[in-house]
Amino acid sequence: MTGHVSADHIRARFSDALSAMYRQEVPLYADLIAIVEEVNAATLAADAGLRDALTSSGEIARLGAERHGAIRVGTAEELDGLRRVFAAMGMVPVGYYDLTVAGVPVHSTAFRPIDEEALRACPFRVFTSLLRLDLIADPDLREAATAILAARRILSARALELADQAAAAGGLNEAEAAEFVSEVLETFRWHAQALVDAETYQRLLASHRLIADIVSFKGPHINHLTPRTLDIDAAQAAMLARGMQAKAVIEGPPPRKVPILLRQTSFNALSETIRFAGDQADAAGAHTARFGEIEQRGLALSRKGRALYDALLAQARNEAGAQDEGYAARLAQAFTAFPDDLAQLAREGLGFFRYALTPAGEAAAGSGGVEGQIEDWIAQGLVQPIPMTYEDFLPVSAAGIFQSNLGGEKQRVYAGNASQAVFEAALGAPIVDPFALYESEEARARAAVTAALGGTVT
Ligand code: OOG
Ligand code: NI
Repeated sequence: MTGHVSADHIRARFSDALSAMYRQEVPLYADLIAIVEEVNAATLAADAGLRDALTSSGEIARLGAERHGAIRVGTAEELDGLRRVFAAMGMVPVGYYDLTVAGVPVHSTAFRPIDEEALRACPFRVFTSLLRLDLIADPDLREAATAILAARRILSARALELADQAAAAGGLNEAEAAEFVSEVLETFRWHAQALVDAETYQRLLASHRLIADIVSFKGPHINHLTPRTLDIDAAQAAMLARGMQAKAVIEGPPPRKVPILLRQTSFNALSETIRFAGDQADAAGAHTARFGEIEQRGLALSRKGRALYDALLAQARNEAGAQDEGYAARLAQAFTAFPDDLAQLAREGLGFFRYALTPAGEAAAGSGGVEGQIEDWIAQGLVQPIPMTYEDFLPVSAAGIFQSNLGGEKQRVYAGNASQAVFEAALGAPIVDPFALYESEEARARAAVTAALGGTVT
């Protein structure tokens, strides 16, 4: 008797538990969820076409459940433990993001589900960053940070035991899943009590605010959660109207008819009271790390589409790579070169698509099929391209989200460069290439529609 619950079930349960905990810990996040729910309801009510499209692609059912979170860890051992824990929730590391180019001393991946059904069941993912201790310039401080990290355990022995049991036995039963979720939740909890004394905290902070955040506490508290909105411009306006300190610029592409990739904005991290080790009970310090974010997701871009996106984004930035005053206008101007029509995006191979037969296509399939290939059938109205949603992150946008939460601190320059091999060695597993996932999903969809209409696979 196995009686295993699915990894999707464990992930959904964990995501719900984390959301409930974060709403309690950061009440402003609960306000953000309320804004997003209002904006999504209003957007759907005003746009029947969007409602139909989201219904036929199955997106509507997961809209409310859509969220990502982020954590930051300090050592290879911590990252390896998280990989084992996330595996039991059906999440694997996808994509490598080097943030040092943006003056942030970490590199990152996103743990997420990868199958179509798993994504539909619960798309919850966790952007996970690993500190690059080698980028702490002062050798004494580096040594101190290394020792502090070596002495802490961010995952309980029971959480790791259950994760490994799930891997060995192919799952967990209901009672084990419940215990696992509550054990892992502890890792993400906020601790107002710092591990370090005030002086060490100040030295870490002076090295980089993020280094203080990663090293000073008992665990990698969840630093934000992110619901999905259908209209990020409206949601941003609503955030400002309620007096939230929203980020000045929405990261990612400009507003468009056909949303592409990912647009994100956040409210700035809050200053929270903490206590340092060795302080008197009534002494208090402050730490700024936790925030709330919203995202709007659109079409996943092909390698060709992504290259165009990166080039246009670079055009909009000034020479220093920053988003200055004229940024929004330059961004809009630059992106006039990016087609904004679904059929054209499909025709030019800029995005990834699934395909559905239209009623005329069904009729043609039923009466012996037709000659030709998918592009012809789209033009003939027999096949409809359905955009695949982008499920990953954007390094430039992530850097912007990090920066907005560093309290206006001056951006540093790090000599470190991308080092996926180092990250994978710490992780104890290879990182999945996101493009390969979309490509194989599209190939599968092309083969299915080609088989149905009786043409040749191209
Ligand atoms: C992660 C920031 C990046 C995103 O959505 O791009 C991120 C962090 O602050 O730890 O979450
Ligand atoms: Ni985020």
